Amino acid sequence: MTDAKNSDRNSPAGNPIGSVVMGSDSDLPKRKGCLETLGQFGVPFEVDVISAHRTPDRAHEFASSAEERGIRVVIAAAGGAAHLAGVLASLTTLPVIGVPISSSALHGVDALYATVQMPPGVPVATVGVDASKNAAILATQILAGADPALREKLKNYKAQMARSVQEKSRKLKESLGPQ
Ligand code: RP5
Repeated sequence: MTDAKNSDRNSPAGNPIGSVVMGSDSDLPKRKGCLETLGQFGVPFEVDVISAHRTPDRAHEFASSAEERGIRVVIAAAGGAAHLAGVLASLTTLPVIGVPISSSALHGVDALYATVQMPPGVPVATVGVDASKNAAILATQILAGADPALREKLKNYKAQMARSVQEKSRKLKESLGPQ
């Protein structure tokens, strides 16, 4: 699995089209679901640590060059006064998905508001607090617009999810016995 510390060009094989960035390596435990899910869908991605506040020049350089490097979607996660996704979105026309991380004393409410409440004209597609898996699925759905094979994988994924809920329903009814 991908290690944010080995940041450039991660997995799966191929030139990265997704970019997973986070404000600190301390966010990594809450990003595992994102990395695993992108891997399951076979989306080539890179991982990086970039801070809007601690490395603002790097944030500018990253966002300004992402499109020409072949990146098609950015997933940006940060906690606290989480400006990373918004700053990146201000510098690129690539879709940016924001993941508020619950790393501060305010348990992610601060990061949620900072990420979601963008000014008109600069959207960040914000998922729930620590919702890294949903961010990866949304990124895959964005990429699937131009990739029929990815669309097929997403359809299979949804069908599997539905089967799993049906199975839970069956087991629940079985355990409760005749009503
Ligand atoms: C945010 O501050 C990071 O995204 C992280 O959630 C939080 C704490 O960072 P560290 O002090 O652990 O590096 O910018």
